[in-house]
Amino acid sequence: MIINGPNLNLLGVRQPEIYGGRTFEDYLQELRRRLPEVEIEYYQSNVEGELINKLHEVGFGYDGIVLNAGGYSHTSVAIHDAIASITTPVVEVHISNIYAREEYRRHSMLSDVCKGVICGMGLEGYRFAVESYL
Ligand code: CA2
Repeated sequence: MIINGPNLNLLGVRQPEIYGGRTFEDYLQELRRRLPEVEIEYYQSNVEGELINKLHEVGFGYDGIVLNAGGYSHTSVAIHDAIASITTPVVEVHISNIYAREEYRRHSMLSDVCKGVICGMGLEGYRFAVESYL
């Protein structure tokens, strides 16, 4: 299960110099083509509680969750607690290198309860995360 958080629905539309010029749906098509043996589901929400509901919904039965919680990664105790409370492992992904950006992006509230973290590898970071479950 790939879960994207706030503003990631704008990928390919705004700020291509930071996040690239491709929509996530376009990348997802390629990902599914490249990994035909993996059943990849996708969910995006701009709403913190909806992300938490989705983590609860899939967090006890799926093989893995790949989560880019967007800006909530830096602020959300509630998403941290949701990840800590489920049994499916979560890999945290960031498209950009959060450590090379503003100070407020250099800490994630989520990393300590995740299986691993991938950042700064562009959209390909999602593939690396999915492949980590194979
Ligand atoms: O690098 C990442 O993947 C981030 O999680 C993206 C978040 C940002 O708040 C994190 O610090 C790092 C923001 C996503 C915003 O995405 C946009 C995409 C296109 C246009 C505008 C925003």
